[in-house]
Amino acid sequence: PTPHALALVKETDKPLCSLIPNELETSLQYPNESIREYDIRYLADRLNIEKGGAWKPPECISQHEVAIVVPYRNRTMQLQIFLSYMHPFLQKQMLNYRIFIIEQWTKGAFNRAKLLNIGYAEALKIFPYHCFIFHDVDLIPQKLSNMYACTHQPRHMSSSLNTFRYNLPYKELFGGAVAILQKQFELVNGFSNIFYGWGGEDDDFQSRIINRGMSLCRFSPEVARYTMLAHSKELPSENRFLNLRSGRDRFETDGVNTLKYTIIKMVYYPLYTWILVDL
Ligand code: NGS
Repeated sequence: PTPHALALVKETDKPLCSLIPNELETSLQYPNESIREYDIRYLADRLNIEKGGAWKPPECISQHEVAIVVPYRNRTMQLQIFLSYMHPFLQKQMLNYRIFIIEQWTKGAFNRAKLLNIGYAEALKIFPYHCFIFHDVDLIPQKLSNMYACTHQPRHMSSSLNTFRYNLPYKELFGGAVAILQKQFELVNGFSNIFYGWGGEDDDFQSRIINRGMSLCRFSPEVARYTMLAHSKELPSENRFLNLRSGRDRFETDGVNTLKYTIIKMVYYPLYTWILVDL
């Protein structure tokens, strides 16, 4: 448990929740595209979600204080599916969590990695999260036993994807959904900020982790099963290989320690903390 969780135990007289809840076997119903506005509007009330998309178990103190950070632009349908599926999922795992949607306001190429850095920085202003999950909005975990918490080593979570026929395309892959301890993220200086457009930013992040002497871990393919929601393929960026090759030279000088951005708007919506940013 984190020092923060232990302090809460003292303060509230509630017990610690178990590290992994027992009844994680049943899979949740797979969400479909027909989720109605109606369901989404009443979800926060029904599930007792705090404004800003935060929740913690009422009867015990969670050992996992997790920020779920999602980079976002223009995927309304997917966001609705993601939120309506993930809240019940995360609650079953008894996490103390909040969902952050970091939306790119700036036109032009999408910068997934920089949005994730921003989510990290902003989350820490709200709560001392010890664990970060960086998560694409189109990924739906299929197994409740896939704990949304941090392991000792940074973990590649979405390693068993339907679109890859549940195979890992290459062993260094660190994209989609990953879990990393706050102190480890700080140690690797977060993501690079210069990857505009699709591809490479996750490979660069992987090298940062290896470069700092850590290794990746994964749960078994049976547990790490995901379904990817359908969308049209992004255009790969042209300079991703160049940026990757020069990556090593920028580990110390390009990351959370040099992060600059402007918040256009921030709203605590019922199901998520929304941060609209100008890169
Ligand atoms: C690699 C990309 C990664 C990407 C991975 C899987 O080629 O960023 O494919 O992509 N690296 C480069 O482009 C250098 S996927 O098939 O899931 O769309 O994550």
